[in-house]
Amino acid sequence: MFYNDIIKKSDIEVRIKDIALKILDNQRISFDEGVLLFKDAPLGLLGMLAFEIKKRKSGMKVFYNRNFHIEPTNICVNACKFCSYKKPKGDAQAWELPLDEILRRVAVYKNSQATEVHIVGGVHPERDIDYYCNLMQEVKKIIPGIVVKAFTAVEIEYMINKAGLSLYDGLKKLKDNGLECIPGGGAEIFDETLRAEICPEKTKSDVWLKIHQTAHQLGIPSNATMLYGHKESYENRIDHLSRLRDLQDKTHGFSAFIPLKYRKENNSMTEVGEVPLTEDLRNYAVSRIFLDNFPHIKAYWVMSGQETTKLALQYGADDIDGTVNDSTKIYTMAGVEGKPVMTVEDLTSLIKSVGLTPVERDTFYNEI
Ligand code: V47
Ligand code: SF4
Repeated sequence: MFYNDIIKKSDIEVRIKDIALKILDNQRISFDEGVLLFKDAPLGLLGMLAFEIKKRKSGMKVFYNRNFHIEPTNICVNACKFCSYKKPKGDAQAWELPLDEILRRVAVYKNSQATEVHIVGGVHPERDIDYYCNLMQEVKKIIPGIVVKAFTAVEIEYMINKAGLSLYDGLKKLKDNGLECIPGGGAEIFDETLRAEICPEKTKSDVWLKIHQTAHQLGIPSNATMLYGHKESYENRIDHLSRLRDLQDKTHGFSAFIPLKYRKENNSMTEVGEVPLTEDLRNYAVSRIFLDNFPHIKAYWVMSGQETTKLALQYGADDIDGTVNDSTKIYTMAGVEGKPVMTVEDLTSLIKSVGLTPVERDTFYNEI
């Protein structure tokens, strides 16, 4: 038994070495190879491989942008178990901002150098596609040059269904009214059984993918996320990454992949706890390696915190998102400490502190 274990172990080491050589030779790795890396590869080796792939894609550059968020409401028709954000109407922590208040918040950035507004929120039962089209138009009247990155596939599915439109026509209408990029939220974990357990009412996995595919066909780029560190297995993570990689092969419309670590405060899954830092780094690295057709991996500093973000940049991430300016509540409500605000100087010194080169980008990764 003892000797069998040693032989098995060395078998695994040989397989990992073969996979490492394949990665360095720019070959795509398979589902089983991805799972093996997650389960058995030394973390240092994963970091080395992921950083090498990152360097081949973006050299020593790390991207950031000047952005702010608008969260019109946290009232939502869904009840995802991991969500600390949604509150019922009437709750002291619930909000539904009137249009003039939203526009007042946008106007604060009129003479700033912000290049992007990120608009997402709960799926409000009383708001519809015309409301959001009007909102985008009004935002553009205040800051004509700003890029509107808005609405998760979950919000989009709801407003398009309510309007009785096809996905294509609904997304075209949103595009015609100012939608320029779709954020990656709502992907969670694609495995249907686990999805039904943690977010039963939410947009089904195939519909999430179809919405992003249709957006790409219309020339609207998007991001993709994965909620990890809860009840999912490594097989579930690789399945999620595989579905994204397959779609990206067809459309090439995804800009960045953003792993989102499950945070446990103030939601119905608290007992699950949070995974350690080593697991975050393993996840960044395997994601960078597996998603060979994704140009960027984003370490969203608001979710991961500044110290983990610095480490993520050595495990394959090449983007840290933006200034944000204390304008999002999703992660503070889920237990992340500190206000989500970083100046451009803070962002650039974070990147320089790990020996990399900060580069300001716009939403489409054009360098500024
Ligand atoms: O879809 C909700 C996640 C997402 C929790 O595209 C949680 O550039 C962890 O997608 N613990 C929304 N995560 C945020 C998002 C995003 C953020 C920044 C940039 C971009 C982009 C996208 O937040 C949701 C869900 O996966 N989330 N609750 C929680 N307790
Ligand atoms: Fe609603 Fe989004 Fe929270 Fe789910 S995660 S309950 S869709 S706000």
